[in-house]
Amino acid sequence: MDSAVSDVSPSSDPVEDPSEEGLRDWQLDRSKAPIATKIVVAGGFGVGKTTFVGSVSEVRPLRTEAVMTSAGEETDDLTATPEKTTTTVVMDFGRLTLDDDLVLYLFGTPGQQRFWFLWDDLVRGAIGAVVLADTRRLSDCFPALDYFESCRLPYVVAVNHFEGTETYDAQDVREALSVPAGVPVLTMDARKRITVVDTLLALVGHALEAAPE
Ligand SMILES: Nc1nc2c(ncn2[C@@H]2O[C@H](COP(=O)(O)OP(=O)(O)O)[C@@H](O)[C@H]2O)c(=O)[nH]1
Ligand SMILES: [Mg+2]
Repeated sequence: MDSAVSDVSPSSDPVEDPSEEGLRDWQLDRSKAPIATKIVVAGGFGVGKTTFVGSVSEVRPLRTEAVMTSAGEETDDLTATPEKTTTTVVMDFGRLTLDDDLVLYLFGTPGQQRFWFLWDDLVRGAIGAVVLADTRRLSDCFPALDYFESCRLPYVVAVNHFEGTETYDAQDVREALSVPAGVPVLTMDARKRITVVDTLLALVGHALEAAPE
């Protein structure tokens, strides 16, 4: 786990110190080789993390799905996604090149609480995170929000809109989740590449703003 993460991460900075150096270089000198950055995609079970990574990845997303068994019945809430028969056990991984010189490596977190011990490794060296939210189960993203707030990793909240569900204003979601004013809250669709790219651009922009001069 640790070695797989450090292979692609721009640095092995501790969790408390997300690496902004690569981003600043990218801003200052675009003639250099592509800057590789690491982005974490988080959110509750079934919110669309695997879909999100799969929608934009240039490489066949590496997925570690397992067929769900009755052992997970009590912990995995399937009421909103009854058709779901597999679950991501370790993580999703994908790559997206933006503008030829910025390469984003996307790491999806495992949604189930019992895998949270993996998060410290997952966020090491990341420039930021996308917290996916489903308005039917908003509270599912509190743990991710708390986690990124506590380690001061820049993040954006992306409301993954499932058709047939009520549409809420980003402002309402911001209030419901008590997301601080400076943190972008966007509505998107994890199945639509363009909206996923927009979400990632918003995160990169936000991470740049958050980076100390
Ligand atoms: N209608 C709709 N379904 C979605 C959307 N995003 C994901 N799904 C479906 O919701 C289910 C859960 O998505 P998945 O990406 O596996 O969630 P994960 O557990 O967060 O990785 C899958 O059956 C997806 O096809 C969306 O934006 N709209
Ligand atoms: Mg998944």
